[in-house]
Parts: sequence; structure tokens; C-alpha cells
Amino acid sequence: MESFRSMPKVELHAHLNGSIRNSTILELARDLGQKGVIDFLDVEHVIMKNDRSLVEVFKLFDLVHVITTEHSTITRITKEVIEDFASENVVYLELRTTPKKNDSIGMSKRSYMEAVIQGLRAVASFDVHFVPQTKQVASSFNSQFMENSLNGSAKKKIYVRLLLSIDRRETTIAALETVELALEMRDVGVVGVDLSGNPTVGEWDTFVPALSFARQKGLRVTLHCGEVPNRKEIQQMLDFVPERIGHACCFCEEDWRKLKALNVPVEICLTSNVMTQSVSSIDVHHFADLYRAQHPVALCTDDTGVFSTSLSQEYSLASSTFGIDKADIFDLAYKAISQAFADHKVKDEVRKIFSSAKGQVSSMDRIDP
Ligand code: 6MZ
Repeated sequence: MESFRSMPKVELHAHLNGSIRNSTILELARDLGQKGVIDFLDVEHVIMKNDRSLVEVFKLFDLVHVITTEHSTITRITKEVIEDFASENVVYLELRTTPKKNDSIGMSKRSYMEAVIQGLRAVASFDVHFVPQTKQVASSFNSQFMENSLNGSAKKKIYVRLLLSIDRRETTIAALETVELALEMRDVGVVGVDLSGNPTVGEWDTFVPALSFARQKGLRVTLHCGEVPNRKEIQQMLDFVPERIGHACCFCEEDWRKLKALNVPVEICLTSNVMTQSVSSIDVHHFADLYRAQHPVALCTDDTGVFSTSLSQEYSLASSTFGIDKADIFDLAYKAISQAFADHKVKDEVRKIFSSAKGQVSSMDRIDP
């Protein structure tokens, strides 16, 4: 486990509100309990439960969203999530979150995202690089937030890029609003959009206008695809040819053929898929076939908090389950850099970090076949 912790890693599929520390969720819930907003005893067991079905996961997210309503809380959890990934040597993180609007507390999708950006700035123990250096000061977001990204170079560096998620409960108009916001925030590291949320809710057609608009404007698109069996939607999503997809659990032969022909990279979330029973057990996970076929894949966490995992743990799990030695896990992470949505300059920088760490993974780590 220690060698997976110390190797540089690339995280491409992590949801902000799914990656909150358990201790933080409990503290916030206890606080809201004392204020009479929620009944702490009612929610404690929901938070602490370890094995969750997909349905229970989305009930938990509804609860988490009640607990994390405040702007200051969004800032705090963003800071902590970045610190957690950086301390386990994730050197490139694409963090996704769903901008939320809540009129009763004066929250707009924009102010929600401002709170996220404040969280990136608040990290003091690592050098968080999130503003593309090539961009001129062009927006209020940029001029406000440029400073932190350019200093602190002596600290360990983590490159962070953001994806704005569209929740499958949203309308076409709401989805378009999120894309507009993503476009406005390109100067502060937003590189793309994601479609996520309860896979049994919503219709693909609702989101096509927003996703097509995003693409037309140069944002990259990743889709949660095939978390539940839905032949028609899987085909429609693949026909859209997103830059990446997440999960791909419930594919049939024809879907695999199409995916492989299109060479669309897959964000693999082993623990999440097994816990939510989207895959019946780890040893039959489709990662094995995709890996053997040399299809582009990236090992990811999905929700470190909800599934009590970390990226080091996912690397270790892939290694022990599928007999992949540490040097090959290192190569897998290295290859994931090319699937990142950041620009070439950032990818080159991340590759340099990998190159200087390569000696760490010695030939001793190779397992004879
Ligand atoms: C689909 C998921 C997910 O956006 O509030 N989310 N959507 N499948 C999954 N696999 C289990 N895990 C997380 O983070 C939480 C939101 O991310 C999406 C859901 O929409 C969830 O509400 P944010 O930061």
C-alpha cells in the first residue's frame, strides 16, 4: 500500500460532495443537529453505513447536500478534498461538482462555484495550480484568484482542473446555465462538463442541447454511462462520442465493440461499482478486459468519502486483484495523463513529475508472469 501511496497518481473521476471526510460530515451534521435543522441521531447511521446500494447512495447524497448547503462549508470541503488527494501524492486532479442554486440562502450556481474556488485558494500546505498560466487576466474570476496559483512553488504541487456536473434531475435550461457558467470559468481551471446523478432519473434528450453547446464552445465532455442497464441510452451516449465516459458497467457485446472502435477512454471506479452492485464482484470487473485489450482506462475513486476509499487503495486493489505489478500500475497512471482534459502544457508538466519518480518503481517491483 505504501508504494501506491508514494507513487504519483492521476485522478480523473472524483465528485466533490462524495469525497468529504467522514469526520467532517459527522461534525457538520452534529452542528446542524444542535441548531435543530436535522435530527442527528436519524442521520448518523446513514452516514456511517458502509455498504450501500446505488439507491442508498443517492439518498445519502440528498442528505450530504443538506449538510453542505452553506458557502463556507463548500469552501471548507473543497480545501480538505484537495489536501487529501495531494497528501496521497495525486499530482493531477480533475474534480467535478454540480453547481447548486438555493434562493433561500442566496446561493446561485455562480456563488456556489466561487465558494469552490475559495476552497482551492485556501489550501496552504500544497501548491495548488488551477489557473491556466497562458491565460491573460480576462474575467473577474481570474483577477480574483490568479495569485495563489503562482506562488508557493516550494511546496508539493498538485494540478487541479474542474468539471461542472449536470445532474440528471435538471432541465434543459438548467443544464445550459451550467455550461454557460463553465465557459465563464475557463480562466479558473474549468475544462469540461460531466453528466451525472441518479442513472434511473432523466432522459438523454434533455441534456443533448447543453452538452452539444459545451462541445461546440470547446469544453470537454465526460458522461456517466451504463451504470444501470439502459441499452438505448448507452448507444445514444456512445453516438455522441464523449471525450471520456465513467463506469461502463452494464454494457453488452455491441456496446463494447462500439466503445473500443471509438477508443473512448473509461474512468474505472472499482470499489464504487462493487459497493453499489453495478458489478457483481471485483474479479469479474470489466477493467480486466479493457486493460488486456489496451483500451485507454484510468483508475479513479468516484467518491472517496461515500465508499471509504482513496486512489492509492484503488491502485492497490487493481494490482492485487488482477495481478498487475507496481511498475505496470505506474505505467497505467502515466497513460492516464493523456486522457486528462487539461492543456498540453500541464500534461507535459505532470509527465515530468512522473519521469522524476520513475526510479522509485524499481525492477524489483516487477512480478514474473
Ligand atoms: C452518478 C454520482 C455518483 O456534484 O454535489 N455522483 N452520479 N453515479 C455515481 N456513482 C455512485 N457519485 C456521485 O457531488 C455529489 C453528486 O455527484 C453525483 C451525484 O449527482 C451526487 O449528487 P457534487 O459535488
